[in-house]
Amino acid sequence: MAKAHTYKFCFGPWNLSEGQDPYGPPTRPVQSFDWKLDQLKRLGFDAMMFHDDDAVPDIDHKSDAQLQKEARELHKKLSDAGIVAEIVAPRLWFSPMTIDGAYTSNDPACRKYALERSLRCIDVAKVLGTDLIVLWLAREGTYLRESKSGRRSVELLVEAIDKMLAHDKKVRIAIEPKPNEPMDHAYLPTIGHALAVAQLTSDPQRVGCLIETAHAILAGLDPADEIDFASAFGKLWSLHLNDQNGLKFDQDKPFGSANLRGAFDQVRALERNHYGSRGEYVAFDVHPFRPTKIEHWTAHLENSRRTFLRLVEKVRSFDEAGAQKLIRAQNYAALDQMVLEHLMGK
Ligand code: GLO
Ligand code: MG
Repeated sequence: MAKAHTYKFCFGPWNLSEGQDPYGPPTRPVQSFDWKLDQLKRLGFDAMMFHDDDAVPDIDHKSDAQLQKEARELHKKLSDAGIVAEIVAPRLWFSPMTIDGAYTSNDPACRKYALERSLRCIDVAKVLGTDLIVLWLAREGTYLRESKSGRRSVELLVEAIDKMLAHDKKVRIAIEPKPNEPMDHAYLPTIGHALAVAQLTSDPQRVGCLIETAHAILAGLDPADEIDFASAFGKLWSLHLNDQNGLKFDQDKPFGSANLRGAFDQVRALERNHYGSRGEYVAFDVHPFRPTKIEHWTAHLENSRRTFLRLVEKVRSFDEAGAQKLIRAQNYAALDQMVLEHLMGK
């Protein structure tokens, strides 16, 4: 089993969300960014992840000079708090220019916007001191399958990534695949797709991936297998742990909430691949349940980390030699029960 190392933890300001969903308004009062940063520090997390406009609000209406100034101010605020910026992600799904997708939009002016926005996101990341850009390709799919060519869309995605790689020779891109929502089908639904597209770019070494538990489950895959797959390529650069009950809307439940055994298997895959030992962070892309009261606003994050660390203990105390014996005998019924007994505390 992996040499024991300590993990570093992360979340984004959007993970202290106010309770809005497509069917109703916020259920908790809007809080400032500073309040969210204070919570992150109080909980003892190490890093924060950002969308470009979490870092520089209203980024589309700011000059480059203003962008640099605000990013520098944020960098100072984070350094003073002892917090690192893990990643920056261009929020390519809010603007009126990305209604039909961003890099794959059928409108060339909108594709140009998406690219310029991505290059500015890289500029923000540079000031914040991170080389890692996350691409969650929210609307890169179709509302109507006949409206876009899948082949052309792959080419457009590669073109866009190439321009980002050329913009900053140090930047690395981590693609966060998701098979659906807000689209019915997305062009990069799984880690296999993300890593295949990485190979088509001008610098495959600088294109990797981010695995989110819920997204793998929505693709009908086991997140632990996705972790092993990406790690076999040395491409697992970031991680969004959470949980998901079935093939429904993206739920972003606390880690382990729906499937504790699945969570154990993910931690086991992370441990055997030494995830975190090369500086990677464990981020929780989780949201509070909508009825959550103000005084319990951070519980989903604390609970996710607690569950994660409890599962690290469970993985490290798992009787691997005993398991190997059962595997050699192909006694999977006994292996199955051994895992359950271990998780139940026996
Ligand atoms: C949505 C995604 C989203 C991304 C975030 C960072 O399903 O999980 O939360 O992780 O925007 O790019
Ligand atoms: Mg995510």
